[in-house]
Amino acid sequence: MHAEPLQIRNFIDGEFVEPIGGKYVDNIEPATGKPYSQVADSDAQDIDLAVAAAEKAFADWSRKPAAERSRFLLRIADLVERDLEKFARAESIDTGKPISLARSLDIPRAIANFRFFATAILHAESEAHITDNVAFNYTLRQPRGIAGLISPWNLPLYLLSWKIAPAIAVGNTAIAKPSELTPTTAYMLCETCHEAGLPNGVLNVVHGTGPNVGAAITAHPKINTISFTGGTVTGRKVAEACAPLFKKVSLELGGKNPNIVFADADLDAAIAGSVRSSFANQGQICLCGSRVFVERSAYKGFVERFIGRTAQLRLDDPLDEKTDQGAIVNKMQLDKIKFYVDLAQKEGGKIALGGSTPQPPNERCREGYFFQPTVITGLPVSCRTNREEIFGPVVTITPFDHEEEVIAYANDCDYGLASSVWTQNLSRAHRVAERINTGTVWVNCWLLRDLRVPFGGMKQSGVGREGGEEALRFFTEPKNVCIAK
Ligand code: TXE
Repeated sequence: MHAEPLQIRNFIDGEFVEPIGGKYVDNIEPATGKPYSQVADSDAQDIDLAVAAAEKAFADWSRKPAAERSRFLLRIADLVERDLEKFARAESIDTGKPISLARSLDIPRAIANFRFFATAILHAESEAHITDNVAFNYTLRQPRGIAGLISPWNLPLYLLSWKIAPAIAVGNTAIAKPSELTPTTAYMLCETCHEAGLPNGVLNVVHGTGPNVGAAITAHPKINTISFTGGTVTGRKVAEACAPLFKKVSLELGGKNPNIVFADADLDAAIAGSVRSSFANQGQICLCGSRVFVERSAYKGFVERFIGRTAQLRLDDPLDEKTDQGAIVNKMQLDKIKFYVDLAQKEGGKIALGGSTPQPPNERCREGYFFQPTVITGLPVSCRTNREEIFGPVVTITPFDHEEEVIAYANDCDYGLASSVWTQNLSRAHRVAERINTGTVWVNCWLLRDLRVPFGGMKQSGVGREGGEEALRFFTEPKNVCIAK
């Protein structure tokens, strides 16, 4: 990483520029609790600049042949792959996640996102309809204009690229706002896009806070498409801001995901998969299975083995190659986790493992934000701990007696993002998957992703779907042309 504290500026019209207001805020490293760079604290003036650049670039970019746009995205992917180690290290420092996870999940998935949409646009089908003998109808799917892309801090480059790639692949220009907590890999991506020769103004990245920059994006009349990923509370604000302007909005929000283990499951796989879905990225993935339900006959054995396996997770400095559990992103999230662990005990839960901040892994991390992987048992199903999103390394494990009961438990939730079902009974797998109200149901797996499938949540987990065809449709406007014979 850079020797001197890096100053993260905006990337507008192909150049790195200071925020007009000249303000910066500290970028804190989660593992140390100390500032290690500065990030632009921009506002609506900077969004106006970005809109002018995006508007200017739109005419040419939207008219380029898909094959030409595709080549830019493929070049970006190749350059990110060339610099994978640098991106992984920056992502680990910015987020507190283990460098091994950034290297194996975040950055490879960002590369895959660019490659997937770079090629998807070359094979997109178009529709035509012959109307008896009187007319010929065809559908044009045209880019919508300027897309506003707002992303969270937990999987920064993974989720930002999941929006940038489809938005510009189909011919829009974009204004992206990464989380102010984790701006570094977005900044590096701008350097990469510049090196790839992406035309000026196609991608603009404006750094800053949600109320100053995010709100300016959702309020700007010329940004007519908004793709937001973040918390449900903020998602509601985004929806409220967009509604009066008739913007097209996609919301990927929070989750409180059920992870159901039947007694007939392959328990080795279920335990390994459940430890991963509980604690990957310190439980800071909206898809994490934070509510584990185990069929009573297998419950005792599962809990013992799950705890044994979790206790082996190595909590350490995120930059250590052997680390499994890194730091929590910031003090506010750490305090939120502590609040819910206290609440769980007040609601009758028993801390079966973890439950507090560990000894600092080393001198460097003495003031970092760490929390032990925590397992809570004995809670009532519908208590607050089991209904509210904690977004940290905290899971509850609850026994159930039959299928009907556990489906009711799983669905008794304001969220509906994802779920896992572990069973070797195929009919049961199909039956249960059909009845769980989540946008994704994984059977005998977790976070196994095929980028062609629709991805998103129900209820308070979001509106709309991204991924594959859905993303290409989200970022385009279908126009029907009807030609009379
Ligand atoms: O979200 P926030 P966070 C969820 C996850 C958790 C939360 C954590 O489950 O609930 O997001 O991420 C910007 N107008 N998901 O705390 O605060 C803010 O600056 C416009 C679900 O970051 O909502 C940041 O860039 N923008 C998801 C972004 O919104 C505003 C995957 C998100 O911030 C704004 C990841 C405003 N008024 C996390 N206020 C999924 N479902 O896939 C803030 N922002």
